[in-house]
Amino acid sequence: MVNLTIDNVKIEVAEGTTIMQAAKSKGIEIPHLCYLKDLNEIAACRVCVVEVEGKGKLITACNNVVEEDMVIFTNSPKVMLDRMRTVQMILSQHDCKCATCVRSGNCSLQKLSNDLNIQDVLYEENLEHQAWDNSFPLIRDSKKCIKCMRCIQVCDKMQSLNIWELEGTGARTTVNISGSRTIAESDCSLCGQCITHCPVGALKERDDTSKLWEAIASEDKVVVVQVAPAVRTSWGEEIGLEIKEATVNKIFDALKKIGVDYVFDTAYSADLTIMEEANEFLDRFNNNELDERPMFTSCCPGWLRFIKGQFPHLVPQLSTAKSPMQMFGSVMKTYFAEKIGKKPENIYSVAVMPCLAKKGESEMELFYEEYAGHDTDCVITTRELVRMLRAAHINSNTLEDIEPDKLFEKSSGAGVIFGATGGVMEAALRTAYYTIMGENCSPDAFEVVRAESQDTGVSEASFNLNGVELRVAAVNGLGNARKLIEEIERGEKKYDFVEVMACPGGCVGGGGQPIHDGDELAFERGKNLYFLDKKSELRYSHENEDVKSLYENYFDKPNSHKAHMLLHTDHNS
Ligand code: HC0
Ligand code: SF4
Repeated sequence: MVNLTIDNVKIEVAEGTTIMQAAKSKGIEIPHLCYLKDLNEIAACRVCVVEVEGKGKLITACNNVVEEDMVIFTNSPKVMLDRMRTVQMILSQHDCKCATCVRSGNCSLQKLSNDLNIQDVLYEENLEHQAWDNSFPLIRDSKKCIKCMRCIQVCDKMQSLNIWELEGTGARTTVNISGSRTIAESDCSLCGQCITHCPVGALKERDDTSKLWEAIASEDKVVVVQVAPAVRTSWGEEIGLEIKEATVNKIFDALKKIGVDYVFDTAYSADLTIMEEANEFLDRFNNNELDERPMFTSCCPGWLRFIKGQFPHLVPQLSTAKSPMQMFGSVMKTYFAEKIGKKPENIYSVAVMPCLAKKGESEMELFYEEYAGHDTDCVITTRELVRMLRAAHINSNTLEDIEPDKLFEKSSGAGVIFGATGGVMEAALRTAYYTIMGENCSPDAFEVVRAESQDTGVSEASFNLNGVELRVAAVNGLGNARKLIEEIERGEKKYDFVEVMACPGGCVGGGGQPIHDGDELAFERGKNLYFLDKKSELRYSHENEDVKSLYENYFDKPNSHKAHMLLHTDHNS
């Protein structure tokens, strides 16, 4: 152990601890911009400087480790002056238009400048604007970039994709797409992790809220909105509602209050997906298609972009089931339109998602049906939803819990846990068990595939069902997925069914979720979904009466010809 003093507080920490972490252990937060634990400890911003007694110059706290008997000051006059000058320099190279920035109020640079009482930008440089394709779901504003390098590191270390790189030297150093490509030409998975780890407004999603406002205003459009499982775990964070208060039913009320016609829960179509995917899996499993093992889940569009770009030969091993979002969209434009007496083209199908890749998924050719447009016409993220509610000055305290609209009112706890890593696998196993054994398992029989923290990013298990061994894995984060696939390809790991989610913790950690600089809330949010599942009366997708009646009235049975036409895809796009 090492003994030292920080701001007159005696501290004992393990050898090798950084000054930043040592201070944090006693509640002393050293200001920083670029630092991200284990991902970015490179002192690029130099905001975290501290004074060490006996040393002439200031040193950075994020990448220097403690030494025995060090006496450190994190807020001496010398430190404060240096920090203020550093932030002034950063502001001189930043487009300080806070009033029109999506990160205003949630920007680490803005907060730091305010905290340091900086009231003027002293030196204003001419900022170079890099061209960007603003139709792409991920938007970068080079004038806001502070070169903290977090995007580079997150994309490289967490997602193994290396989309960003540093370009130029000295004052002209900037971040750009690696390999002189445009963002659309790159292999970006659209996971959005670079956005949720950006401390400022340099990275953001394409804003699609005006498209939705237009549809709401249009007399011909019936606006039908579905809300993804993970959104209920996080939307309250931005509007000051406690997690227990911030229900999906209040989101439904808020949507109706802004003029939406019908509201539904994507957890309903997650149940529908399970019916299709669990049956498809059992077919593949029973037909002993050994070459095609494992079957991979197909609902996470970040993962789909990744597998198509990085391991295209594995695409045939994806489940052919469309994602719950796309299934719901296609049911809305067919069965639902018919039921309410509208033409498919008059249905405007919207999804509120924790995800940017869902914007890309909704636009893929593959989901285009001649008569009805795309399955999903518009995807907005959790952050965009909150912006819309703010714009319409919806008071969260006046919202009430209302039920989703008729025809798709019910959803199971199995559908709700889709939003957390392992959830799709667990939901599928509950139904696969029923199909094989003819009776229900305990609803928590497969809980070992849940993950409570990032750890290895992989949960694996094997189950014996009626003498048949079933080997499964659930992985979250694309870097972890790449590792697992390489192990499978080398023959070191063998599975029958693998769930992949691109983001840490699954959709709850999605790139469209509220941002808390430096804090990963995904696993806390995931616990909320498991809590909702536990208290749900309905915990098996195959017991969802509204799914059953959709089969009785429209699709006949899982994997029927009609189901194949509307609910499946060959991923050839
Ligand atoms: Fe997800 Fe989904 S669980 S991908 O994370 O499968 O985005 O929440 O809506 O479609 O249900 C996201 C979340 C969804 C879909 C569902 C799946
Ligand atoms: Fe990398 Fe994901 Fe950002 Fe794309 S969205 S650049 S894959 S971190």
